Amino acid sequence: MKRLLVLLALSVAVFAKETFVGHQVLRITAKNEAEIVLLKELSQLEHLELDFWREPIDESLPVDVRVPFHSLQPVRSFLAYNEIHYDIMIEDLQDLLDTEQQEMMSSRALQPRSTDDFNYASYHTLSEINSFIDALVQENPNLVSKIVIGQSYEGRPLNVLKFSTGANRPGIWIDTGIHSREWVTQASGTWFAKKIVTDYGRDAALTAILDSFDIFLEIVTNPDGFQFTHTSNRMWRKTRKPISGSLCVGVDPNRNWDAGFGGAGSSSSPCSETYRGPYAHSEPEVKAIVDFVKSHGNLKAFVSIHSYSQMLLYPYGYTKTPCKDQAELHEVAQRAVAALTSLYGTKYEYGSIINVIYQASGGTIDWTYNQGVKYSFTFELRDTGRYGFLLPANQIIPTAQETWLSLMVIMDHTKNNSY
Ligand code: 0X9
Ligand code: ZN
Repeated sequence: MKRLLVLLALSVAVFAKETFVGHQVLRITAKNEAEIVLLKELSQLEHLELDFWREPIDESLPVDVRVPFHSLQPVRSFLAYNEIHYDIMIEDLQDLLDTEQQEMMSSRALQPRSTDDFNYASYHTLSEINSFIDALVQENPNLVSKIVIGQSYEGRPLNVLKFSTGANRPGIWIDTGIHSREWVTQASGTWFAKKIVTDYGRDAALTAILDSFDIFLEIVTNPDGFQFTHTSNRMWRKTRKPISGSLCVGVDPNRNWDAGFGGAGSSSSPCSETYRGPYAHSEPEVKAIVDFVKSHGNLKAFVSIHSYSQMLLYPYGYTKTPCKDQAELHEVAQRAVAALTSLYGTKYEYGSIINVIYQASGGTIDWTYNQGVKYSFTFELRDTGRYGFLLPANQIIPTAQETWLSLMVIMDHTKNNSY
């Protein structure tokens, strides 16, 4: 009996879903460099188990941090003692998660018979998205196919949708969900896939793009992490590969690329959310894309989609040295953002990663750009922090719609300027 209880307790610990009752997300606004230094010190205190959604960089950017219930008192005292200003962005994270779950449950009651009935305004599980992918291919066999570019650490297929109307075309790549908790990105990717099949042959601009380019779309770029966000921990960001010599799991797949790998703005400690991994391309989810980009050999654009912050960024993230196409990329970004904003007025910042957000070494698009994929961009979708990674499902479609307008600008420019 006793052994049974121990087993039960263990399995609860292993299989139960992490709850976030009483966790708050604080937005801390530092007045000066001294306060930033204090916040950096705070972030080093591992026992507080703080999850920095936006890390302390400098006083121009607010710091967003999820504080577990047990750390609220010490963090509040620390901030009050040092007279550092903060606002409570999310009062109780679990309330938001409960709402999100209820919304998903009510959507699940209606099993889609085709991709026309798929509920694009709801978040979906990995298996629901995989079924969507298969259905889309089945419904559009002359336009869409599924290619498997590799396997995740846990053995899941890395599915990529290929939209193609002819052989030997140059390619445009779009990925969503490389950070698993950024759910609005996988949801937008699903909407983009449907948009492409709907618009081909109807919308002149998209038809022209697909008449000369293939589009590759990886919706769930980190499937192990995504599955984990549904079953165990909604706030999971990294991959799920164990780290030898550490109890911590997972590598930040946006620090694992061979572009300034190991530099500032990435961590060497396995427990960090920005852990770069033991070596460049150590993560199978990253290596699969690396191999794909190299073997394809003719990608002209590469767009990697994250959330949140409302930004459209181009290389570099690891160095302040401007990339050689900076002037052109800046102009494209400016037009893409104007198109995005035109729909609902959503405001975006744009520029190079290191100038607009922060130094991040080993990031995806720095590597693709250095490989010769000139039109390398990365997005941070909605919002600016009110909900952060927990964007309510009723914002999925507007987010996808506005983002699509900017993707069209990028793809159209790529079409007109690639030889
Ligand atoms: O830290 C990151 O990897 C990105 N922010 S996120 O919250 N999505 O994790 C910022 C790095 C540069 N931005 C992109 N590559 N999108
Ligand atoms: Zn991200």
